[in-house]
Amino acid sequence: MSKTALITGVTGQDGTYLARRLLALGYRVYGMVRRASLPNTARIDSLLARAQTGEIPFTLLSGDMTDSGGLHRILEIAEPDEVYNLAAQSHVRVSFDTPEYTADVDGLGPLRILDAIRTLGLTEKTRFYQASTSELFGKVCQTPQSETTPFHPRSPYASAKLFAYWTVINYREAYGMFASNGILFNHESPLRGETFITRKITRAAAQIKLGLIEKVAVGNLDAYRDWGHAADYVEGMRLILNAEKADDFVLATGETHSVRELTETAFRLAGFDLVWKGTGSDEKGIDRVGGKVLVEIDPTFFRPTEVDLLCGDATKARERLGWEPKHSFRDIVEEMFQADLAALS
Ligand code: NAP
Ligand code: F7E
Repeated sequence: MSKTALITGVTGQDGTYLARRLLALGYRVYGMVRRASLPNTARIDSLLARAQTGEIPFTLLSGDMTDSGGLHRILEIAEPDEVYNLAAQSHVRVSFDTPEYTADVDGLGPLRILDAIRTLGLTEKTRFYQASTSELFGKVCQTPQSETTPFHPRSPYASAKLFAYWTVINYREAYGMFASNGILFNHESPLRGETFITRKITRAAAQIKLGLIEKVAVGNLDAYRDWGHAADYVEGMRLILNAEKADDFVLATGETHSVRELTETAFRLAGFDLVWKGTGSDEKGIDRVGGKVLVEIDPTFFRPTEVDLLCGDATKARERLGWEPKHSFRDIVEEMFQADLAALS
């Protein structure tokens, strides 16, 4: 008997990689989508085309993380073996502008799903995965960060995710639900949203190379992140839900790189050797050969409170799940840059 999965956030980066992976493994997949004035299914359109011919069992259901009744209805229709809760207002900077909405979607949303599972009597049948995040560590007190590192959220996004993290654990302890947190460090791909820093930089490097724009404006160049590949991380999600018992796992590469290094790497792929001149908001990345300013600072991209350094320790996932990331930092940046270059050419 094939398993049934429900993916919230199926139109996002991770939702798309996960849907592909589960369908390839023979799952029946339901994806929740929210109403938009223009189609928001670009990432999954090829899956939808295959579903239309009956090639794959993939069905979309309308719903929103802020709407308990709709979530209840979706769970009643899908009766899933596994729920992957990936839907979120996922942009940290934006969460400072929309704190209440972010708390509603990212904090209360998972609670609504967990409680619908419980009240529908699906507690024994349905396993629940929560997209928790390395942003929980925030102002880190130790490096690398693991499952035992204390949390210190630094944004409305992280505070909302902290509420969801503990809600998952509470439903596990109170009702015996199979509910697990994946504490995932940043993961990227050519499907990454264009306003996250990796995609913003690889896209800008491609645009500058093609003469479509002259320069790009960014925020804090000296933040460090542990960047992995989304394909590796969705496989980790599946392993977490198929483990012997519900538990919480860090997924990370164990390497950290700065935004500055990311920028230099992407621009090198585009044929530019960046040199940095100036300090603070006046700092500029200049092409060593042509002398043109290609990167500048725009303070509007700074965050009121920043997460300076993230670097994860995924020993527990490696030992208990056999999970190992396959992509290197350099390969990820190259894959993203080449995809942007091809799409823009
Ligand atoms: P993403 O590309 O921004 O996708 C977010 C998804 O959530 C989209 O499908 C979006 O729908 C949907 N969504 C947003 N608000 C919703 C609402 N009110 N109701 C229903 N759906 C809603 O994010 P991602 O990078 O794939 O990340 C997936 C999850 O992992 C998120 O929960 C994120 O917070 C978490 N996470 C991500 C990372 C990372 O590095 N990528 C790391 C740790 C944790 P639309 O397409 O209509 O906007
Ligand atoms: O920022 C700095 C910024 O927006 C990374 C989400 O998937 O991962 C993601 O959150 C760093 C930060 O990702 C710009 O200040 C500099 O230090 O790509 P980002 P994020 O905030 O780490 C975590 C794990 C999640 O859970 C989230 O959902 O880059 N930075 N200049 C900039 N960031 C952006 N976006 N734009 C800039 O111009």
